[in-house]
Amino acid sequence: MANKDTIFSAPIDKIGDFTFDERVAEVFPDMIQRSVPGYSNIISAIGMLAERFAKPHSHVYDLGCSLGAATLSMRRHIQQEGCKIIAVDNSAAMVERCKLHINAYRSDTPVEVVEADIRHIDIDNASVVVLNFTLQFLSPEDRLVLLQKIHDGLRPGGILIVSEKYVFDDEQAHELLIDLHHDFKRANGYSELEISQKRSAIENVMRPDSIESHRTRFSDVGFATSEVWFQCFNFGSMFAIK
Ligand code: GEK
Repeated sequence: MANKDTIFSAPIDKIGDFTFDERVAEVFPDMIQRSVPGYSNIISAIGMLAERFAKPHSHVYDLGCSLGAATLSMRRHIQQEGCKIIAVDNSAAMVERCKLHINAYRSDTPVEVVEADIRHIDIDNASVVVLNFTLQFLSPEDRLVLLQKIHDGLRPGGILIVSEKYVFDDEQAHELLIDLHHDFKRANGYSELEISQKRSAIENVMRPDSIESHRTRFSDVGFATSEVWFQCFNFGSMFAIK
């Protein structure tokens, strides 16, 4: 059974910025499952998309891999010969645990788990790139630079999958979707205190974009096609194809 996330359950005097440290890595599967609507569906579908788009003798990237959920899903689905999955995260606590998860099973598709900042790695010969709830943690300038690097490192016809929390221009829609997300967290056992303390901690480190600004940025860096393929409340996932 996964360890339960109780990080924000007791009152905290001064709420610092949220970091992906040892304590978070320890409870991460429970935290993300109870906090992100549609997370399991997205993880399964990333495997299906990778099955379609992975090309023989190419690289598949999972950027901001945390404990490797998307990597494991892709590894289960990829049939193509000579593919290598490169899973990257800059949290030592996440990478350490990710390696244990990956090495628990053997597979024909090799996985390299790298502790690095995704802003500083090379992307080359890629057929699939996944940013599953990671792009939102970078500054707006870094988001653009990273997307350009990914576009340039993808083969023609390659796919980028980007899952994010979104903001909405229409204030009423925006507030309603946030309220529904908080209802979802309450239904999953989070208290009012946990919801509000987590909100304060995450606000400084995560600045979501609108679906429209994602679309514009995909097109600005050169992607031919982009579309939303999943949405639940203010969370969702898009693909962009080169
Ligand atoms: C999943 N994709 O379960 N370089 C490398 N890693 C980073 C950086 C960076 N600059 N910034 C943040 N991270 C996963 C879930 S979690 C989403 C992704 C969430 C890493 C960070 O250490 C964390 O592990 C991950 O991005 C974001 O499918 O917790 O909301």
